Amino acid sequence: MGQGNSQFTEAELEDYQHLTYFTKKEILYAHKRFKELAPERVSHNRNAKLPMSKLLTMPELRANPFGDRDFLDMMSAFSDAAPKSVKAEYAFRIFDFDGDDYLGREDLVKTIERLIHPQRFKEDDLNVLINRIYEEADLDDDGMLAFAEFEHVISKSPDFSK
Ligand SMILES: [Ca+2]
Ligand SMILES: [Ca+2]
Repeated sequence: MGQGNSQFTEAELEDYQHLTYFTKKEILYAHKRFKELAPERVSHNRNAKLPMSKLLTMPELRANPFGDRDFLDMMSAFSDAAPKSVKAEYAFRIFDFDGDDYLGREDLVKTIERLIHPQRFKEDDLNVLINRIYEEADLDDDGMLAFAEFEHVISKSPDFSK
């Protein structure tokens, strides 16, 4: 019994939004694309697993938003089944593009630019968003997020509290 557009509750959407910085619209769009690949499976179970070969037919994945960052692994780490520590570690590793074990400004810029189409996001907005992330998460004020800081900030998300 889908009520129109969504197999997600508002609260779930909020969580995903918080976790990924996708907008609700983008989350619903991603799920819609997912569903189009295998409507017979996904419409009954929104956590349906699809074979890799099928997923790779998605133009979005062929364009490969995270390049070598193993986008599919990341998505599965965000699934409900993954324990909280795994989710946090995966996300941290993926967002740490230069591999120095901190999320610096460059890492966040790259992360956000890959999650959001840059042409829909003005540079000023990007800076504001990054400043807000640091304000909330950079507890020791060194301009970088260590794993502990990152884990702390995402643990506030209800999706991580299990
Ligand atoms: Ca880094
Ligand atoms: Ca810090």
